[in-house]
Amino acid sequence: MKDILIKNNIKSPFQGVSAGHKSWKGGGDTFSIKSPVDGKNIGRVKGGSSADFDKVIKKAESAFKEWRLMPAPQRGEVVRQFGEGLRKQKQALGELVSYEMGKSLQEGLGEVQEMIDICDFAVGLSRQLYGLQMHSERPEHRMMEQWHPLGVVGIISAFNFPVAVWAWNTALAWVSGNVCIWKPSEKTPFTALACQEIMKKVIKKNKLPEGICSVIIGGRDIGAQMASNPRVALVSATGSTRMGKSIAKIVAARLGKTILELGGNNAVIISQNADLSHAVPAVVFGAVGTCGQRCTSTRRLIIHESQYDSMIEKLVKAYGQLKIGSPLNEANHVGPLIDKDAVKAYQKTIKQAISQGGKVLSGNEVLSGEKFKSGCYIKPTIIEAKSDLKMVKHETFAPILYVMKYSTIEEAFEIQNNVPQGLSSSIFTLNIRESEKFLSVAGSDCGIANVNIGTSGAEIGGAFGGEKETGGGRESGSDAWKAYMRRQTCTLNYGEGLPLAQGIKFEL
Ligand code: UN1
Repeated sequence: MKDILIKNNIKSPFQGVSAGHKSWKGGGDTFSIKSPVDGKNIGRVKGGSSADFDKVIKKAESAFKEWRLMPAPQRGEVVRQFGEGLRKQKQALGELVSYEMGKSLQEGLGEVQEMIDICDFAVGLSRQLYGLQMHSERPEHRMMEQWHPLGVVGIISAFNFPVAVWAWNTALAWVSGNVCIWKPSEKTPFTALACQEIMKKVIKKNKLPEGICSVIIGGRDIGAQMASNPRVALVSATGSTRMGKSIAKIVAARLGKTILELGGNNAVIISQNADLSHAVPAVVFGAVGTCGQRCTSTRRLIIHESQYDSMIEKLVKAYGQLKIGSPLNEANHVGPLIDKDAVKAYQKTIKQAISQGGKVLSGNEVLSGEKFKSGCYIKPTIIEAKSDLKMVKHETFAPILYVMKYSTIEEAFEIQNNVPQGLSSSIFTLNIRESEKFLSVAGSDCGIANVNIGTSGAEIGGAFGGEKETGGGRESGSDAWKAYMRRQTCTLNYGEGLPLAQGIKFEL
């Protein structure tokens, strides 16, 4: 599998810190990376130390002084070139994502496509960073809002989307005039280094200052350093709710800004008016895609009592047909979990769910044998449960789907919303009243609400994120760019007098 790294221009020895086109071996921890696909060593990375982080910050700050002065459409041109680089490397990078993280090759390629898409979006956006103009209450005055970049943006990304979520943040942050420091998951550093290799060429070709784009491989300590450093204006973090709460606390203590994209516990409602021929494949993809390790994965299925038996029968049959094995083999539907700890979490959750009254309808098996020698392959699992079962409220990053019954649509909404997380949700119905109610204020309380499609697989054009313990952040499309900029309200007097607002009189 060395050729995957070579195809991605990553040469040994592996360097874990990079600012602009310069890379070096960090003074921090060493990370040995094994592929969950076949258990083989991919390589070792020397992560960054606290001193490396300081060096990176300095380079980022000095790059910002230059980068912020470049007109936004010219920054867009740089992002366009990065997107072109990604297009050329799509196959190789997609393979690396798949091999390092374990998602199917189709999904690995999809992830690279998501990066390309956000680059395209950002190029257009670079000419649309609009402010507003409002009427002043004073004569011969002009009042307007304009947007400036924040400065250094720190991005903490998770293993499950090792590159796409970083790209959502970075592409917007760049065109907005920020410089970015990326701490990828220490479980998937090579995909990050591969992206940096692509960006390095762009930086060099355009003679841009180092520090526009930096990567620092590291664990929690580097994340905490990023969070506590007042020179990092915005920390955008993706990961567990536990991680997000700890980052939020540190950043809030210095009144910094955050964008948080945390846990999900996403449900699909199958109404009595659902078309099951659509619902079944959508639910299966949502629940087992990326081996249940998307923040948007379908974790709960709330089925109308009239459809329950039929839906369960179809679902169990579909699960029986799933092909599990190497994600690089396109005939397989399900690849491995990220590592053996994830397998343990899968086993523990199922055990707990059973002890709380859940009934396993399919799955609950760790696979063994030559084909599964990494020890990370498991069977996607369906558990019949009551909605108040404790584990149902808990997000486990594994393909475990809880199924439950409802009788009225209001009850279905109640069950759907009665969890701490609020990322994605969906309803399958051909009834317009039901779908509109689901999208109304009395319906889903999530950041994403879909009708007749699954909970995962959002497009980049919409704002992405969720409520409650999902953290409230929005990334990617729509006006998410505003979170990467500071708003400035400007009032300008072009008249002869000096009238005060609110009609206040003050004469000397
Ligand atoms: C994530 O799991 O953190 O909507 C992001 C989706 C993908 C992104 C998921 N476009 O499933």
